[in-house]
Amino acid sequence: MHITRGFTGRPRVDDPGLPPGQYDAGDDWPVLSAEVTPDLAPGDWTFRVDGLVAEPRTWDWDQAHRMPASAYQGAIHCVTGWSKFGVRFAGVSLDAFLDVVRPHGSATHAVAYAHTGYTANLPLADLTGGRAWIVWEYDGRPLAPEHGGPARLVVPHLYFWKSVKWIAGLRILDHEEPGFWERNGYHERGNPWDEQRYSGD
Ligand SMILES: Nc1nc2c(c(=O)[nH]1)N[C@H]1C(S)=C(S)[C@@H](COP(=O)(O)O)O[C@H]1N2
Ligand SMILES: [Mo]
Repeated sequence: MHITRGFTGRPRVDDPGLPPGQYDAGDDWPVLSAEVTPDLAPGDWTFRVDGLVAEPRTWDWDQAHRMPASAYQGAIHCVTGWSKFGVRFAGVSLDAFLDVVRPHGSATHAVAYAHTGYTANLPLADLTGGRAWIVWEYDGRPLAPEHGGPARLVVPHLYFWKSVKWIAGLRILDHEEPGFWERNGYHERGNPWDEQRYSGD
């Protein structure tokens, strides 16, 4: 079946539209990085989950790829104003990693950190329930280095600064620990539908 482009480019499956104050970036995918893109080969990539968990664990590239595959198709929303629809990421659901390490009952938050040192604070509830992924594919191809390849976190229902590129791990906590942008005046949760851009919003 052939359909013209503008018509097919927006799978609306779980896309309720533009959050308040956002615009549709269309085919553009801006790069937003606080740091220089690291030279990180898949063979050097690891992903660790520790902190308040029963069994802290580190996965390398091959071990992570043996986890059950999971994909996200939908929208992403950057706090600077752009949203992008119909993105396709593939990797592994964070639920699969968390099932292995088993967070303690007292766990409430996580700090996600990159191999570069960038951090983001996330409520644990936003990382479970099939709403967060470690991904290494975009549109069926390896994730580009400037977009976080070899692997990044994707938490599409929150502003995209939470989706840590070059993801290295999660530290599971029983309290909130502000990350890079949260320390610089951005909101602790960052729900685009409530326009939680800055702390106090
Ligand atoms: N390591 C790291 N992850 C990061 C960032 C960053 O600067 N460093 N920027 C965040 C912000 S503000 C956004 S909008 C998205 C941008 O992802 P992109 O460059 O693939 O569009 O990554 C998020 N994750
Ligand atoms: Mo952003």
